[in-house]
Amino acid sequence: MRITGIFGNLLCQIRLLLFIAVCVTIVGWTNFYMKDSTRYTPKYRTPVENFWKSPLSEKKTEENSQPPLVEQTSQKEEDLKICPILSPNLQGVVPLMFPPNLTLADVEKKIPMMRNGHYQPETCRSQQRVAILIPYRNRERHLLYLLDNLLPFLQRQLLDYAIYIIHQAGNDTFNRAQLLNIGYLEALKEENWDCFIFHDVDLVPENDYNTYLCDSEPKHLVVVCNATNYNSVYKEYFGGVTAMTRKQIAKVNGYSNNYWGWGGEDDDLYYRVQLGNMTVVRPAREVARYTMISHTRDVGNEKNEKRWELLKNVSKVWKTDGLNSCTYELLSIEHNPLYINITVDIGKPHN
Ligand code: UDH
Ligand code: MN
Repeated sequence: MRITGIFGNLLCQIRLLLFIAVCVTIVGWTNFYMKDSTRYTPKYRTPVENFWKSPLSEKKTEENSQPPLVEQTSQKEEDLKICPILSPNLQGVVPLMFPPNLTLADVEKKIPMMRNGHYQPETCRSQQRVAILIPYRNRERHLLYLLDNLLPFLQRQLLDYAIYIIHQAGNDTFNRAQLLNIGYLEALKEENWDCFIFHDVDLVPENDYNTYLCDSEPKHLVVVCNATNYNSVYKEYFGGVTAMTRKQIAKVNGYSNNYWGWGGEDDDLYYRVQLGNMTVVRPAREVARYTMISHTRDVGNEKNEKRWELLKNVSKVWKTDGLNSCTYELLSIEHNPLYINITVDIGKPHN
């Protein structure tokens, strides 16, 4: 009896010990997993986010070896949810404003949330980081009107964007395409942009459902325009405003640098897109509508009579004439609140 009693007691104690050990283990593991899961739960990713974020972020080292000058994503920003592709703030057609006495100070007052030409939504992380590149010379009022209408439009779309004005110094013949190449090269020295929008200074979008995001193929955003009574121009038209990813642009070696004066460079890019085995996509014409601020042909941007000859040779030269042969003298880079002004000397046509 006594022996059984002693053993019974011991057995009880062992059971108690085992019970305590099991409890401690359970509490320990629960604690570990709870902490772990709050720290590492993968964020929910939409299919689009998977499409954009993974392939593009993998390309960071592949395409752009230079370290960004501006800090990339902060920890806080990383924690934000991805913005929806269609922002809840969209309003559709918003009447455009062209007030005759508008000044840059007025636009700055209206858009106080931009710093150094850059904007990031506060409440979410943008689908893509978008650099808007505007070839520019001597179009001050057009620029003011574009900023006044486009910046609120981009903010309603919840975009992380910057505005780059690429300003051709001097009075020699204008070269829109080379300025856009320079914009691409210089913008990538600052930040690792996912998407580039090549944007004429005088084209103002009318409907904010025309999203300034890149697609899986190069995207043409000006489907119809007041200048042509909202009729399509021609099937291959790829000018005015276009959106291409960093990779799509690199694949076609950017624009040709050889189009001096008006015309042809956009058709050349269209051919390059085809040579790169890509196709052009367009949003619905009801949405991709623009108002071109009316203007005459600029002095120094006369019709380029060589464009037809150049267009015959795209397939022969596209790999050697473009981003990889773009030379220029960088005169200044100014970070204004609403835009980054890059002034360059690109010289003049060789012959
Ligand atoms: N650009 C300038 N300064 C110039 C020339 C061109 O900034 O001196 C830029 C600007 O961004 C402009 C873009 O290049 O929007 C394209 O030039 P454009 O606007 O002259 O081209 P578009 O196709 O030309 O609009 C039409 C000119 C003929 C107008 C005739 C009026 N009926
Ligand atoms: Mn124009």
